[in-house]
Amino acid sequence: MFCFQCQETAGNKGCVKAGVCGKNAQVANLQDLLRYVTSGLSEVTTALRNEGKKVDVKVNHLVTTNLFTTITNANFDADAIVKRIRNTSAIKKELLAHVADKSKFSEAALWDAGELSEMEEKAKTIGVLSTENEDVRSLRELIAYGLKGLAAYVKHANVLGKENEKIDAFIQSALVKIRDNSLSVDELIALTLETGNQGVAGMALLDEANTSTYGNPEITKVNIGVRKNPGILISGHDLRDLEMLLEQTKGTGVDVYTHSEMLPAQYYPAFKKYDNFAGNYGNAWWKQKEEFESFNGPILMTTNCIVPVKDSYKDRLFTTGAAGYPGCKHIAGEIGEQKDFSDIINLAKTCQPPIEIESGEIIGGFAHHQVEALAEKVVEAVKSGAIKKFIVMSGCDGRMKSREYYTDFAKALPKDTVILTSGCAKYRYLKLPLGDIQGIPRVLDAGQCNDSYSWAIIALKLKEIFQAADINDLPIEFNVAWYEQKAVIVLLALLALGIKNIHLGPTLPAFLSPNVANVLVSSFGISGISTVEEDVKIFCG
Ligand code: FSO
Ligand code: SF4
Repeated sequence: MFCFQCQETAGNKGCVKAGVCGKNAQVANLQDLLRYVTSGLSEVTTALRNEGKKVDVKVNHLVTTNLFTTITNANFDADAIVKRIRNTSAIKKELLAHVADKSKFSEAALWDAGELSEMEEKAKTIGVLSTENEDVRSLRELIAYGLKGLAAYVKHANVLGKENEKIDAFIQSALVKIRDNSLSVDELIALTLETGNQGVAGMALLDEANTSTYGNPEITKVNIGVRKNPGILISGHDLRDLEMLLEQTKGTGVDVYTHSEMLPAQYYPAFKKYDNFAGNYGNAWWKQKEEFESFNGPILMTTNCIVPVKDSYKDRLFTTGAAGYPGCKHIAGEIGEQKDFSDIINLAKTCQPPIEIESGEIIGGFAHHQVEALAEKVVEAVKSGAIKKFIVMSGCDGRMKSREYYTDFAKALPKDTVILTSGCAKYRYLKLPLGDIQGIPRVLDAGQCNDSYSWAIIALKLKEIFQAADINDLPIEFNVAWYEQKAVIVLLALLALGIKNIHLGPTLPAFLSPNVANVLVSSFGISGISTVEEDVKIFCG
């Protein structure tokens, strides 16, 4: 195996024996093969489109769900991945028969899944290191990880009935291009930027899907303590799963709590009508070993962010969608299908209520619609000098000690700064007593990592209000933390929107070769982080 797609990769170089995330070599190789066969399928669908033929949305969904399955911490289940490879290979074969001109297909488009041992042999030949040139490899992987993140966001929109054939066609054609040896480095750089543009479109699609289905997020106080009933903890990012769970637990005496990136669901008006929607339990994904233990009830992982599951709660952990873990029950249901959570609910009824680990409330719900409603107040505070700077501290949290930087940085910021956050990075500072500026909290949480889109929208709005020539002239700075591939698409989207001088940490991606890193530095002013003192000086003067 060789994997360097996330921020915690071994030695900031690459995981070679087993993943720091807990993924074993077999699963890592099978995930590479799933990407390969998905790219083969994409070659066929791209050829069909070029011949003016229509591609079924179900095939688009297969591509996005396959890519989602390979995101860090989403799926550790070799059997489930093998099933996906076989299914994808079979569908590819079927579609191939509809292509008129079959003369230009690559090996990936023609490869068929056979016995497991053959698959495992094949997987060893098509991984990341099969691209020899380090700069080409770096760009190919940067694009691939952006596509994985984009696929995740598109899938979340799809479950809410929103489709965008253009984005799907792009994902599929780009998956093919990053295997094409005739593409120059310049063409790959152009494709990277286009991936960012499609990232903006993907986040806009998801924003529209979320807000048209569940309403606009609004300022909300969220209980972080517990009630006395047994509970179900729902984690990951899938709001449709949450909706189905809330419907099915109504009147059962079982409460539902959000965990990690599911917290922002609390901000949507549509979920507030459920009396058993009890609050948020715990923190960012990496603390789950202790928190799932003390929760006592079943846990539903709707997407990535699974930490290797402890035996003590293995029989209480369920997966669904692209998520999977060997030995944990998977709840079936494709995009658009109704899921049956009765096993989880029945188990919950036999469990003790959660043990309280915190008490009180946190505040959030500052997505673009809510912030626009507060625009007058915010603009006034900027004009009067009460707010000097906005610091976007969006992205991911992680288990490395170096991430304490972000808590310390938040604490060290001058009191006339406001932190704009989204993603699970928020847990580093959302619970700190940072106060407010004229009633505006000093930490504004927009929502999940995809809601970083809100900060881009708000920045564009402020540009208009302040009649700034350039978005980079506004008093907004970006100090962003990354962990997995959704953060890669968020970053590429911000670059596509023209945002410069983003600080990215806690380390720069291992998949950036020195030359590719230089391009990002010289064209976009990207840099890493330094010490808290240094960086506060850089950002706030
Ligand atoms: Fe965090 Fe995990 Fe949302 Fe990521 S929960 S790390 S960027 O999956 O997706 O913010
Ligand atoms: Fe290593 Fe991250 Fe890949 Fe897991 S996802 S194998 S930790 S690089």
